[in-house]
Amino acid sequence: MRVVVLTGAGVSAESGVPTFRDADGLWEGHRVEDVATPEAYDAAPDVVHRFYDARREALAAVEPNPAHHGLARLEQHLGDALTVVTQNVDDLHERAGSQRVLHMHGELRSALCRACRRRVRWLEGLGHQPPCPGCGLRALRPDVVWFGEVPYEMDRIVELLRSADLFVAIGTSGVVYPAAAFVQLAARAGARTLELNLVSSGVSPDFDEARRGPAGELVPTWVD
Ligand code: BJW
Repeated sequence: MRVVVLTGAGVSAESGVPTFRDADGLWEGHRVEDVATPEAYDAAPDVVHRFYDARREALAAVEPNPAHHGLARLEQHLGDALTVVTQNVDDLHERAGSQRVLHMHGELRSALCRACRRRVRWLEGLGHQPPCPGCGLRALRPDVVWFGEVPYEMDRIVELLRSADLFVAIGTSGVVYPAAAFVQLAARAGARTLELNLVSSGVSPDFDEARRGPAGELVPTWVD
């Protein structure tokens, strides 16, 4: 049984990490589609660095919740047959013990050099523009995927979806592509599809089954 789990901000919500589009979402007062762009970074890099610095700091104060732990237990049962594809830039899956995690929208704990595209571990003070350890240019930015940029690991993800027996989407609003199209891709390839979310998402009708409730309750019930 090959399983692909797609996670979104709702998986980390019960850990205290704000989602993007719920009432108390991250970019309060702004549409995330307007500010999570390379153009917004070009216009005000210091503001964007401060925003990600604050999120990185907040991450140090939160812990994985039962949804993350449930998925880590599932990996212990399924091994290589399970892949978690996450849109989240936090490291809560890894801190719960998951090892097979693909961060398609990048990671808060990583920096990307705009000049040589090298990805390096984020070190304190990067907001102050130290040189890239690869090319020496002062061009390090947060290693996250903004609108208009191509998500990471797409070839591998598409291959996994094409051979999946089960696709499960957890805590994602289904409005951001390409992740929102994964359910259709998996279904066309013959996978059963299951959605776990507090409420209906943009793509709920595409799933074979939907369960409603907090991920911290739904995931352990599904897994155990
Ligand atoms: C709970 C819960 C609890 C709460 N328990 N559940 C027109 C049509 C189609 C596509 C496009 C278009 N125009 C432009 C595009 C493309 C664009 C796009 O999708 N735009 C749409 C907005 C229209 N996409 C892109 O540009 C992407 N790149 C791309 O397409 O490249 C082309 C290409 C692709 C593939 C191959 C080759 C080429 C890039 C998208 C980058 C998204 N980046 C962000 C920011 C990351 C950095 C950061 O963190 O700051 O990623 S935006 C933001 O949205 C973030 C998230 O990962 C992403 C998804 O959000 P998510 O996780 O779903 O969160 P929410 O808040 O939306 O939802 C939370 C959900 O949880 C809700 O459903 C709640 O109900 C639920 N929930 N508490 C269970 N306790």
